[in-house]
Amino acid sequence: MADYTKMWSDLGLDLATHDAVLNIVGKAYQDVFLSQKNRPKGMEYFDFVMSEVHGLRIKELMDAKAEGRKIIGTFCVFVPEELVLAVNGVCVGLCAGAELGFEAAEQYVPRNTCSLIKSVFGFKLAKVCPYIESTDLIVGENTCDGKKKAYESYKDLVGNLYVMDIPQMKSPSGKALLKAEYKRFADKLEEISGNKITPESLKKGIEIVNNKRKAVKRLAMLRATNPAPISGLDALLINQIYFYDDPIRFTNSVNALCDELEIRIKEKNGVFNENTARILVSGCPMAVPNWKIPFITETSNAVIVGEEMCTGERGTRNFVENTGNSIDQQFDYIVDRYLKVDCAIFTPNEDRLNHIREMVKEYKADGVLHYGLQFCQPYLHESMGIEKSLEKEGIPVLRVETDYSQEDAGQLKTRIEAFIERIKG
Ligand code: BJ8
Repeated sequence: MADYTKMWSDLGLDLATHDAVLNIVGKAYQDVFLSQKNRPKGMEYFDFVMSEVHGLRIKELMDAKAEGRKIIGTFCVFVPEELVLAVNGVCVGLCAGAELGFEAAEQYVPRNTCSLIKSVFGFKLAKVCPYIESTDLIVGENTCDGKKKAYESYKDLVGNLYVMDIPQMKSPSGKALLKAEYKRFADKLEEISGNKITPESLKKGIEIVNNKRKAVKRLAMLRATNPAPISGLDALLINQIYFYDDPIRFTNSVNALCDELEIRIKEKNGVFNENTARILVSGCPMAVPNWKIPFITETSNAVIVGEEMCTGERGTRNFVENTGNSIDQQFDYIVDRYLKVDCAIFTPNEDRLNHIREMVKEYKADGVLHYGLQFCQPYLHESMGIEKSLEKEGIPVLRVETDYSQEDAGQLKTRIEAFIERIKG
């Protein structure tokens, strides 16, 4: 990696802590990803992206800013990237997946707050995230209570927070609320960028994001084959990189990887053997560098074949109908697509259970590992009904509740190994 010290210093990062974080993540990446056997060659691109995650990509964001483009940071898949692209902006995900600065974070949020939210505060307070510091606007959303209340104090910390309201029911009034909020967000984007959204610019934005989603769907479908052509760890990494890479370059790289995997599938060249237990992971999102559960699972004689998560199919499935010829119609199509996201904040939320069932079938999973972050009420609640329903249908389920620490890694490994033995038996 080139020397980016000046850039990081200009962004106000704490250089010593930032160096320490890069070293820890680099080492973890080596142990978790680079130690895997027989990885597809196409993963080299994603390894490169990760090696430059705080370097070249941030430099690109700085260059984009110098050209007058606005950087929009997000925490949720409900923020439509299509609108950001339509004003020639750049969208980057800001969720964080490491236990860092939690003590400082607990001065702002209660101790019984999920690790994801604490990490968002921790990264800001420890001054280690160049993405947060590059943003022109950070978009929060009223999804779970944890996030909704946390944004009230996060606002004072960052100074450029914009909060979007999100419905809790998929009713006609919920749909009207989402459309009104997307219009309000579009106004804000136009105001800060100085660019007007036109039917043409929005069409282009929709096309770019649809193509990105089609590429990850293509990758997901290839994982239905046995032996699995790619590990769940690598697939998760791609789903994580989805949130901050350049969208067109990302799409091309995923498609190139899929071309390679299609050849591997013909040759029956898998990353695990055919008898390996196939697991579907479902639940809370896993932000970089949260690789704990997939690492434990895939070093316990199992392969993850799908993710029913926002860093996975929940976040990326369904496309926006791109035949609208007025802004209003285009907004309707955007709202139709986003309202299909079956986040656990919705009530009722039967779509999510149905989607898990479909994914089990489609990706030929032997069992479901439900991943819930401690104190995440929406997903922990839903996990109980999901377990009951699926077990009744003969689909084994393991419910795991954890956080970002490594303290429970041994105990989790024991439980996951026992689950794998059960489904293989
Ligand atoms: S659409 S899943 S990205 S809200 S883990 S902060 S739910 S207490 S992240 Fe999410 Fe959007 Fe929904 Fe997806 Fe709250 Fe749970 Fe924490 Fe969570």
